[in-house]
Amino acid sequence: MSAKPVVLVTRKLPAAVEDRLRRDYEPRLNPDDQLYSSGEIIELAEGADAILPCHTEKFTAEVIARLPDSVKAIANFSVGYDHVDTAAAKARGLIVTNTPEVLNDATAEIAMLLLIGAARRAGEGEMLVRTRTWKDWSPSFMVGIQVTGKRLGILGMGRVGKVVARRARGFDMEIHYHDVRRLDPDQEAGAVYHQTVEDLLPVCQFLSVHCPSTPETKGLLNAERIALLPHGAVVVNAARGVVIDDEALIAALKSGAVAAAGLDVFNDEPDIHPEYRELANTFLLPHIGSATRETRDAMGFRALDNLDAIFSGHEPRDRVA
Ligand code: 8YV
Repeated sequence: MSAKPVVLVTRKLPAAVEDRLRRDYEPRLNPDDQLYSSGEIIELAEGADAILPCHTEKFTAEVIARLPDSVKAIANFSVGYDHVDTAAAKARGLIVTNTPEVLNDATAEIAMLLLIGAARRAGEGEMLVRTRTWKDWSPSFMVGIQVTGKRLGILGMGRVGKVVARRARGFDMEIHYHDVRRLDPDQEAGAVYHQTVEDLLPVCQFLSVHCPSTPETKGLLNAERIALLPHGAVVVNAARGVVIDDEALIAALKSGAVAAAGLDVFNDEPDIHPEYRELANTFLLPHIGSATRETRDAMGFRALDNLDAIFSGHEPRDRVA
């Protein structure tokens, strides 16, 4: 019997995923869940056939160039792969995979939590209760924005965006969207397509960002585009921080042009723009879109399915490079 492929696993994964890794591979696990530097990853990958990383590890062109020759694949434990320079990986003949679909529901749940939490001032309210500064009640106390029946714009109607649309319909929201491609009419389920971002924004009483991080989407929500939103809109982001220009959103939150923002993802996590923390009209979460037991197991299994395909000489289902 040939030796099992060696897999460097950069973070501590769910027990069931690590069990399967031990059964089918020779894994180099990280039981203390240390955050490895690029230099450590390069060293630890010596002699490994593949790496199974999270979005917390950056595979820049420079890191990829320094990976040991033994490494043939990067099987990400994430749907986003903006942390991997796919052009550099391709040039080097490295196979790169991601874990789509399995986190749609969990991420859509978080988007809905952000949407409602921002609109109904959940962060502020919780702070009052926790800090014993809740003293009174009055008809004008903690009045927020009603969600039911409002117009929701979805920027990026991909796998997660579609689930968010379904969930939001449960709140009688009217769905509008922009994506590079229009959906088939049967998939639209009545959602209104806008050919450009600029067409979408003026109708969005709520805007939820669901596009990936690409050179085209970096800073997409800048001051100019934020100014196209109706006054008092609510902005939600459970996709990637880079899509939003922080200075522009913070200025709009301060002026009231944007009434509230619900954010699970940020530029430079976890060292986010400090002003988000100071604002009362933000509802902030620490990148937990996919953080449910079911989803984290499914992400690990999907990454392993991809590795299984690669090491049995088949095309992995989720190849991105
Ligand atoms: C994960 C994510 O927590 O999968 C993604 O792209 O953003 C998150 O849901 C993380 O990336 C795991 O590596």
